[in-house]
Amino acid sequence: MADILQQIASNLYDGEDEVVAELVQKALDQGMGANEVLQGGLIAGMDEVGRDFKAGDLFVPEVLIAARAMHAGMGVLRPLLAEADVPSAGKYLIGTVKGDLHDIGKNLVKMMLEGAGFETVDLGTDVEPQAFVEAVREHKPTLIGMSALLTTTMVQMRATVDALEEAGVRESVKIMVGGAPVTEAFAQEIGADAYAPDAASAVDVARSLAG
Ligand code: B1M
Repeated sequence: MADILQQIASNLYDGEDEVVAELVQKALDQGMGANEVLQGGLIAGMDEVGRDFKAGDLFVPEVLIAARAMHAGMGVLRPLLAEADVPSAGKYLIGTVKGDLHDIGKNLVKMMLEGAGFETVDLGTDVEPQAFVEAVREHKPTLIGMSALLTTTMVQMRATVDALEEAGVRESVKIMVGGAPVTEAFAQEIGADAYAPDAASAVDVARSLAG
């Protein structure tokens, strides 16, 4: 039985989306539970992708292809997970801040989080501070992630933290920031809870923040 989970994980790592979807279905047909397939196959595979990406052994295109395979597997599992009411690792609201249109890194972070079992809400790019506030009220996430790629838009992270505080919702969420010009020191300075340098670290940080 464990063998098929290993096959799912290694085919996911190799980006074999059709094979992953078939193997997920096969595992279910053999009587495995949706959560077992999710944790032992898809998430285990994405964890390995994350580790090798962090170590510099995998690059962005390979991670995107693996994430596509993960989505193919999730396509089979999703209806069953919803039925079984499997608890998610946490709800993660993510967006690229106001004035910034870069979304490749943000999308990568989102995919890795989904691979780790987080439910994500993607606000897209050029997200106004007030739009984060409204989305927090609507979706009640555990975590918020902000991405910025421009030195000129980093300031919008502070503006968003301030807007969340003014709206009285800051304490209801943990805030993570990232993107090429962002640093740990900057995260602390603006009152965010955490900084993650890359998509794989974002998963580790999200897991520890979500407790
Ligand atoms: Co832009 N751009 N760009 N660009 N662009 C940069 C960022 C730049 C460094 C290029 C350069 O000059 N060398 C420079 C910024 C300089 C600065 O501010 N210091 C720059 C500029 C100046 C601009 C424009 C102003 C150019 C112009 O029009 N004059 C303009 C701005 C538009 C705007 O946003 N308003 C602009 C436009 C664009 C394109 C639209 C053409 C395109 C974006 C397409 C898209 O995203 N859909 C683009 C691109 C592609 C780049 C570069 C080449 C690549 C960025 C990227 O996707 N990297 C970039 C130069 C470079 O980085 N080599 C550049 C790959 C991605 C996987 O990495 O996004 O860093 P990254 O994400 C990483 C980590 O940072 C981290 O995890 C990811 C994966 O490990 N991470 C997080 C990211 N978000 C995170 C959030 C987290 C945690 C981790 O928690 C929530």
